Amino acid sequence: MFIPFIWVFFIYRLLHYHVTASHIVSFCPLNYISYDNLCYGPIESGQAKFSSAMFECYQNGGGNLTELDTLHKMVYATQNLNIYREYWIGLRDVFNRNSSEGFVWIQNNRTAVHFTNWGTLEPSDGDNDCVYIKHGSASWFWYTRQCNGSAYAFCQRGDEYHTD
Ligand SMILES: [Ca+2]
Repeated sequence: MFIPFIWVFFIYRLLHYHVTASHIVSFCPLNYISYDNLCYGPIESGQAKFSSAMFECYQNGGGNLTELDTLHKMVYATQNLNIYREYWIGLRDVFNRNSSEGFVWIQNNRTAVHFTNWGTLEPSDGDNDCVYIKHGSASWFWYTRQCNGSAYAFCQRGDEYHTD
């Protein structure tokens, strides 16, 4: 029986698509916001110091603390946060330059900060090396405190999960 090549190819594509679609799905966990192929959401079960919050994100789907590197991402990804709480984000004065230039996105190759939304008198110098966000005046402003202080974790994680 002769089967034209085009039909072989077509059937192959159908099967390939079916296999691919059944193994990987794209979604975010409950209460997480989907944005630009990542999922954004808080861990509301308790406050922790910065390093522990990082680990909580890692335990929760292999994520890390959120990088709010654009205004649109900050506005969109924070929709489900509790406006009465404070959340660590993935920004830290890694190089301890005691100026705004020392703060970098720690998980993204320690890239420099371009978009910022610092609160009044921030970033402060000295030992306040870790950044949390706090809601006020219809926006989430950035503040610093010592890394062993407490806040909730605001995490980002991938949106692809294997179903089998
Ligand atoms: Ca510092």
